[in-house]
Amino acid sequence: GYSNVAAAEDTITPPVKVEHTQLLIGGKFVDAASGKTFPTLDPRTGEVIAQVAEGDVEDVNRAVSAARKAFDEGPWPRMIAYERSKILLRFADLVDKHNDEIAAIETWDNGKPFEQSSKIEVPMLARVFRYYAGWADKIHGMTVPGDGSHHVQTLHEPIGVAGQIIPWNFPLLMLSWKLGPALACGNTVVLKTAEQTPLSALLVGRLLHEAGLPEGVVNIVSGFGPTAGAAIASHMDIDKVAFTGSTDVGKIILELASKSNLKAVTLELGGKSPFIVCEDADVDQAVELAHFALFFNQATSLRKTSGQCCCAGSRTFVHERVYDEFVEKAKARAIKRAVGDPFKSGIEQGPQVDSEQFKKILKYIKHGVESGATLQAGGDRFGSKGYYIQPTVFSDVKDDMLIATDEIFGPVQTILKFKNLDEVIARANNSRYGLAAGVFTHNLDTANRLMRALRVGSVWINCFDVFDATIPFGGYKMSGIGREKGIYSLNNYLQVKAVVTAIKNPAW
Ligand code: TXE
Repeated sequence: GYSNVAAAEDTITPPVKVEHTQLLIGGKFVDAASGKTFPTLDPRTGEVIAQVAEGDVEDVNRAVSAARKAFDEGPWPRMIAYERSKILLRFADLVDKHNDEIAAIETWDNGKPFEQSSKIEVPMLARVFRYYAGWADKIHGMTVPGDGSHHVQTLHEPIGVAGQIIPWNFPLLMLSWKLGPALACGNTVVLKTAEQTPLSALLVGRLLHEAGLPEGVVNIVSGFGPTAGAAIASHMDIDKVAFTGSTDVGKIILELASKSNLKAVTLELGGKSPFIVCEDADVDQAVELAHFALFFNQATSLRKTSGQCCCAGSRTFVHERVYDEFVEKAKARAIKRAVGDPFKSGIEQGPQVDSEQFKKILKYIKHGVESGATLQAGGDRFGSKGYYIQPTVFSDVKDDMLIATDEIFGPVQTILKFKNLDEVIARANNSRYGLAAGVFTHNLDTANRLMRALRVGSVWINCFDVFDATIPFGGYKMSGIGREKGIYSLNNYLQVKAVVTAIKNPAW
């Protein structure tokens, strides 16, 4: 059983002060037009960390005006690209300098282990900005043959004002995947953070300005989805919207964009990603990787979070030959998982982000038990305060059970049995989602077959959740539209202008 319940009971004082709680508009921290605030909560206890300015339609309007002015009149899109690049690089240096402060804010607001925030996520924030800083002066148009009597070229121009709406599971990474390419290409931005985790972005916003970002280029509005978020998606003066979050809200964004000004839309939505353990698998290694794939969200040696990952390997398909051994070992691994205060070292899993997610996960666990899956480990809250959940493992899961079809977004592993490759390909693809998949095998033919057959945006073979800045990420089917990271996301933030010039004497 879970012996270290006490770990969740004593709450460590975070080693940081909250400095910024206002909206960041036109380079200044300001109150909401309404004067309203909302509390952001500590998921370890449910207590208030700080009151944060609550942005609404009026604030989005102000932010869009600032971004519009910075785009239409400001230096940013006109700046020599190398100068833009240098500002982004200076920002990355400031992120390094403030690494632990940013990480502590992130952990406090979100609940993820400090070791993960400080050693993986904040360094990745800097890494993504350095990657896109490198692109700023490498965006080229083309010369095009045309009909011979014209000189034809394409200009790759920034798209304008980008609206960006991000979730709470990786506040800093989602911010970097969106701001990085948008800024490198010379756009200006209105970013709305998730209502659960508004704090880290405001600190980042200050650092962007310290690095020399002109005012109005990045505006940050804290607030709720149906108010501030919807105002962004339906704004007539925003040229593009990028969203990460639930599939249901993704549909709303697309609808609001179409009903307003047909702004370009990219979406990164939910998933129910298969993790396929083939019959040749070394079971111990497969168990460790499958555990990581579901319960964690970062590659590298530090693998610590709580299943709140859109690409979590949340359908663990195991070949019948190794199934029983796999289930026993997966159960043992889950029970060993260190749950507790995310500021403590050695903790693998902190609390879920808020009471809504906490309740949603417990409801799915109850569903799992009622639908006849076998509860191997966990199944309940962990400790008596905050939003901690026991690492939970179900075996004997059937494809049509809700725990196998819906995104649970929590530390709940569901293990399904399969007999052969044809069958597992059909079952893995039988999902409205298509975000990612994991494959565990040393058989080259099996790996080659699965990588092509799986209808998903990322296939990780003998690894999982590898998120380097260079690797594109996004979904097939209802997991989204478009790709982020890598060279691919530049296209989200560029317009192509064809310029045709008559040639007086084509014969030269
Ligand atoms: O997501 P929402 P929630 C999934 C996951 C989770 C579920 C619900 O399954 O349990 O979604 O989480 C803003 N117009 N993912 O409620 O509501 C909102 O303020 C405009 C998967 O947190 O989609 C926030 O900034 N914006 C996911 C953002 O959308 C709106 C990450 C995400 O919130 C809006 C998070 C509206 N009408 C949750 N309503 C992933 N793909 O990684 C909300 N928002």
